[in-house]
Amino acid sequence: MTDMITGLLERAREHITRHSPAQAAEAMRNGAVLVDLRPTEYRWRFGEIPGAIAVSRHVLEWRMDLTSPHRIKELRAGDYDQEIFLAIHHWQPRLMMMGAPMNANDVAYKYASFNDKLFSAAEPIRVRQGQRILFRFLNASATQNVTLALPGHQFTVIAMDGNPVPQPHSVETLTLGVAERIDAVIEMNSPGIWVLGSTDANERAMGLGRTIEYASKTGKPLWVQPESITWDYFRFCNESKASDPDVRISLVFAPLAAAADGMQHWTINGKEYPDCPPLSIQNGKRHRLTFVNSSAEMHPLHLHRHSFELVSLGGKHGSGLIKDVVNIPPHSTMEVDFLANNPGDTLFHCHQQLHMDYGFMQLFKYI
Ligand SMILES: [Cu+2]
Repeated sequence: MTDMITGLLERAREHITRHSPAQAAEAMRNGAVLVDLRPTEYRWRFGEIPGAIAVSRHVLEWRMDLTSPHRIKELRAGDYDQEIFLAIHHWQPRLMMMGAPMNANDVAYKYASFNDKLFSAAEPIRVRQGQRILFRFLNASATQNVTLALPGHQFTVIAMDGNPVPQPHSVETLTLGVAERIDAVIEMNSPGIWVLGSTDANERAMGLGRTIEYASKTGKPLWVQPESITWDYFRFCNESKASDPDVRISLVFAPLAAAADGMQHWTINGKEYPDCPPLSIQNGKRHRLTFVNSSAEMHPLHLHRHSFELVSLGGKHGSGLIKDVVNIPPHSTMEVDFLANNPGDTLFHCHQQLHMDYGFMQLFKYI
């Protein structure tokens, strides 16, 4: 019969990865903290480990607790075990004539990938139970919105477009318009072999997925379609309203009928770039841009040289979410505020390449 402590240790050790001395040294070079629990006498007799922090066993819990005032200074809240950068891109575009209501060419792709690898060609992302992994996603597609999920797991969104979000929040799916960035931590607490990928089955088949492989698990990567793929910026905002702006500017976005070349053209306030006069912004003033999307498409809206604060969408209000690209839903009104604190010509445009190439741009000039 196994004694109680042996059983306890066996269960605990299932979740522990034992590093060789060489692996431990490599992990330390990558920022890991090595804690030496050996009694002083042992350290003296057998030698100190360069770079390790000696912590006495009887104060270990207080020295290791991230929330404790007695924690060792090398530990920081929000630490993660791995950092993984994934850029989304679509490849081999072609123009395709779309039916009503667009009746114009749109772009379609043959492949979609994370970084430079299709799902079928990429090495799995290897994880261990209990790890916290920071994923940094960038939608580097020229034209496509993307929604991502990792079945069995949640994304805790901590930053957007490089700015910490005021209210980190856990969600089942992430949606990124063209050029948007999201940093999210995933707690690896659902052992198995999973697909991190697009919620669109066609896009996954085109290659937009990556295997997440827990240590000691085998089998085919599993995908489970999420029940809902709604996306709401206001989950990450403060509830309080933003303060009133000094200056208000309205921008109405509308398509024109497809031109003879089969391409859809776009207007801002009835004018197509470059046949539109620049709009003025006032140095030092807080400006509120009111976007009115009178089209059936989403538009990832981008203002050069400034960041802005999301203020409202539809009937919702909030504050504190700082971005530089924001994806406006079809037939909706959105407001963002920015401080004009970087004098110089400033271009505003939709980041969907076909829209920006066909009129969806506006120049702002400081006065
Ligand atoms: Cu657009």
